[in-house]
Amino acid sequence: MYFNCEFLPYYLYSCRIFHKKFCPKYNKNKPIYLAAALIKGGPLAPKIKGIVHFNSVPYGTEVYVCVNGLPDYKPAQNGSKSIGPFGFHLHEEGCCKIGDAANPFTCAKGHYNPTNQPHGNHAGDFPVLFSNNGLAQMCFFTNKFKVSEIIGKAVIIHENPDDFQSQPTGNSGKRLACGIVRACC
Ligand SMILES: [Cu+2]
Ligand SMILES: [Zn+2]
Repeated sequence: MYFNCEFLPYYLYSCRIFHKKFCPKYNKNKPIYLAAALIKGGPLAPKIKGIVHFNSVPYGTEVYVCVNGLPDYKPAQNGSKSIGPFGFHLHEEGCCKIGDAANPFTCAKGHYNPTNQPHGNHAGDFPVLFSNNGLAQMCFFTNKFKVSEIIGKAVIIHENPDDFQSQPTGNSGKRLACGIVRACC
């Protein structure tokens, strides 16, 4: 299926409608084939807006990302990490409460890691987001989870790139944006 940012709002819309119509209460025993997280920037990057779709495909899940309003890239300086490319993960707890405005979204806890792997191989470890004047589009495949397993988890965008090595978080810095994965059914 052809899929790009222009169409994402419509997919989100249809997801919401179906969600309301057929899925007033998410039932864990029912398989879910499509889910979406609406991403909103927190106090450190309030312009961020986007959606992430999770689509069930043979042997795994396709993840479609469209995010706008990302901060401008800033190279690393004096020991501080670069702003962007942006660390991107699925986090364990479906919580997007801001909490401490200087260090927001900590309630989403750590990376989704059902198989007790080191960071770099967490099910919730995603490729970084590259900003193009604020816009990032990406699609990737993972066989580390099924759509129905991640309902209620949180997608988080970080300020700094993930090094896929530092434990347990990849040293990707503060949390810029958050969205909770909802079932479309
Ligand atoms: Cu993260
Ligand atoms: Zn991780």
